Amino acid sequence: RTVAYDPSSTVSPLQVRAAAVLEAGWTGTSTVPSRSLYPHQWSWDSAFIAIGLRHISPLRAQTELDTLLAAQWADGRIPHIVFNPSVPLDAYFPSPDFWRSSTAGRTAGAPRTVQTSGIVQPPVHALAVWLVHLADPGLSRARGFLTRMYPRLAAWHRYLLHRRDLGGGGLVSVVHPWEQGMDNSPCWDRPLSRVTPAPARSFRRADLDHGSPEDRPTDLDYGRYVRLASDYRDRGYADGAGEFAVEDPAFNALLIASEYALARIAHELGAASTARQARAERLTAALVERLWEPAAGMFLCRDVRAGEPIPERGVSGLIPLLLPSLPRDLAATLVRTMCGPHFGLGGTTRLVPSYDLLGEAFDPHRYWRGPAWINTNWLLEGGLRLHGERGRADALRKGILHTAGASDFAEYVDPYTAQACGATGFGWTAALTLDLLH
Ligand code: 9WN
Repeated sequence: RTVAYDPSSTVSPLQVRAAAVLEAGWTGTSTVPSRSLYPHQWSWDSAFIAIGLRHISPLRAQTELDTLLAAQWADGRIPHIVFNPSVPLDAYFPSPDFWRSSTAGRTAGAPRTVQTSGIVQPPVHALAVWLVHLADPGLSRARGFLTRMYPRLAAWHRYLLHRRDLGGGGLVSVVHPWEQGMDNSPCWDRPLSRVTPAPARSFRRADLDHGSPEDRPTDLDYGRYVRLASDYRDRGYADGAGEFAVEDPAFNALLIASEYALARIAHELGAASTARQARAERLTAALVERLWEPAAGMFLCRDVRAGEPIPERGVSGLIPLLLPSLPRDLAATLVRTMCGPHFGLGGTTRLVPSYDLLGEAFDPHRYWRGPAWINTNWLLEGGLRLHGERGRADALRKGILHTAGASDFAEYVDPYTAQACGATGFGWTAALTLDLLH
């Protein structure tokens, strides 16, 4: 979406409220997803937040991404959390003393001056950088924004494509459910079942101080998250040996979308861009080849360790709709699946749920096991528009705006009743609302 920054345009009450959420979450250098549940900087949250922030302050949007990329590791990874040193250690678990980035991550090149986690999140960053640039190209050029971002983004994509092709088929694997960003999606149940949970008494969940236990992952889930993360840490964050490795359609589709954005950035800087375009197309072909499941009418995750597809329908399998070079018949099938009984869009639901309405594990309140989230719906709205589904995109846009406003910018909502779950005043819900209003 190309946007001209126009500070004099009329401002709606929803825009004012969304801007106030972002203002309240601003720390001076970045924005927290939520003051209560997530009081640090998160990687893909910051990318989505910058996409909204650019409409109120292109400078703040640039700063958001500058701060995140300043915490990049020498091996190219962008950590999923950048910790705010002024927040007490017990405000969020796992805290810096769990990740120990500056010591355990030394070989992988973790920064010395800032504490981070050692895992990653979906690569929405090049896309965000490009959209932030477009909001005010003059300011961006004057501040050398793209020149500064480009080598870092290129190193980030290199890390993913070279160190994380654990399946050997050209796609990137995630090594922890927190990396894919949909933490307790039923898609992870099978690969996680092989992981021995860390004992419950070995850690304390800070999330339950703020969130209702019915809306959050279970203690058993947490035991497994902790085991996977501490094993990774104890290997010095070296890639390749972990028990959990999954090729996820949304993670890879976002990498491809970002690769297209990186080609545009390269072109703008006068560098060669055709190799990146070609790579994005090759990656799209690999995604179709490895993850498309005709019988399900969508993409499925692939369990790399077991060498088989994961037979669960998660929203991540619809997100490749945002890809421009997706074959037409696949795009049409994805739209049919999204509007059919498994996701219900335009029928039983106004927003696309995070998981199959008919799936055995479906739960309308529990985090990524059914509730609807605004970031995934924003991505699908863009995908519908890209593939010429204007009516459906308009209806989804309306649904997102209504839900965001009525739920006080909830983190996620019950897909049937739109009842707010998790935190309210949530960063990306407000930011992507702002984006849709422009
Ligand atoms: C773990 C910050 C993050 C999002 C994730 C969401 C949730 C964290 C948690 O919050 O994950 O990274 O503690 O539950 O699942 O997508 O980036 O908003």
